[in-house]
Amino acid sequence: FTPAFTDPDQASAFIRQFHAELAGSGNPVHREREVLDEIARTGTYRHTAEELAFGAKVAWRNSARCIGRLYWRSLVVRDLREVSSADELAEECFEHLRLATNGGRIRPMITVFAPDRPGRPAARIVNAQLVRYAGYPDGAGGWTGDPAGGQLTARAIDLGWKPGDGRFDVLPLLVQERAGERPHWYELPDDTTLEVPLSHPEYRWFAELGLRWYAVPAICDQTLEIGGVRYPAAPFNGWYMGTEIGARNLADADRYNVLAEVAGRLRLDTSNDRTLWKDRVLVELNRAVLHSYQEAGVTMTDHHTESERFLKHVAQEKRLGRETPADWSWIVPPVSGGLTPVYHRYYDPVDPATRPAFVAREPW
Ligand code: HEM
Ligand code: NRG
Repeated sequence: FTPAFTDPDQASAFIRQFHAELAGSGNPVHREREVLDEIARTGTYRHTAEELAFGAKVAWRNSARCIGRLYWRSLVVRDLREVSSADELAEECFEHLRLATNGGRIRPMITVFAPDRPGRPAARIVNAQLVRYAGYPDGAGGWTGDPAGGQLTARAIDLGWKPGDGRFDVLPLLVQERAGERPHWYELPDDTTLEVPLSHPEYRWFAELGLRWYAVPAICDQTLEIGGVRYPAAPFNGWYMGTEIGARNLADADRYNVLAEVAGRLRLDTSNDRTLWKDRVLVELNRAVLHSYQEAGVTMTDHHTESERFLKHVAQEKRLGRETPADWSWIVPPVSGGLTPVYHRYYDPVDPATRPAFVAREPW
């Protein structure tokens, strides 16, 4: 008797959901019996390629913080469950970036690497996203680069990575094969990281600020959990909504914090919050982000369009008899909230036990 590593009830529930939503995918009773038998013998089970793809798509559909869920069915699922070594995993993360970037026409994609197995936890990617910028503390409480990348930067340097001195140095990929082991680190090849220099549709001086951002947001610190099986290395991406960059990454006081510098160029009266100088800068910053990605031919959405699409998704799901759990505070964009339709309503409550799901990655 092997104590079940994978919860058989989770497995049963998933197999039943798969067959309920995809009628005609074989005999559900046989498959459930086969899965439970495999769990009893080995402690876990192996998803079919179809189950994996369905599970990943539904995990996206269940992501209560994501406004981009209208296209959940179109997720491209790369089944790389045979990959478990750090070298090969890094190589395939780079291939993920190339395929997802697609010359700028970004494809929503997930690469699923080996799952945790009884007595053999799978490799982990240490980074929060496949592409992110380094952050170097200046010793006086300030930063060069992205403070959010500060911890990973320190860790990479400790492992032997040679830091640059720029504001937008792409961090290496850190992969840990086993608990307690030193991560291996890998510099991202140039052809994996498309970036967009930021300019403004009217202000010529804006380009001189030297701001830029990368094309593809690829989260890699969440575990994909399907039917009781945990995939801790499963990087996924869609495309950016402009506000993520223009209203948060570049604007937050604990990120790039560029509002004061841009306000100076705009000659705004910054003596008083009530002049709304921050609000005015934020609008120009967001115009620059949307303009630059468009000029560069890199897929990006804006918060007005995406809010409408999200409500279309909610309505479509309702017609199909499904709820759309959503977290209002994450769905409403960080600028012009009340101008978007997502602001003016509430959503189905979020049940943290819902699966399949992307869940915060647990320590080893
Ligand atoms: C969160 C947009 C694709 C899963 C978010 C957020 C936005 C967003 C704006 C909030 C981020 C924040 O405030 O920091 C989009 C757009 C997509 C897209 C425009 C275009 C296709 C995807 C895909 C997946 C996904 C393909 C998974 C397969 C998630 C998850 C979160 C999230 C799990 C929560 C992240 C967290 O907890 O930090 N998305 N998304 N999204 N999205 Fe999407
Ligand atoms: N706000 C983060 C990225 C979070 C996820 N956003 C997406 N996801 N668009 C940032 O880097 O700004 N996605 O899969 O497309």
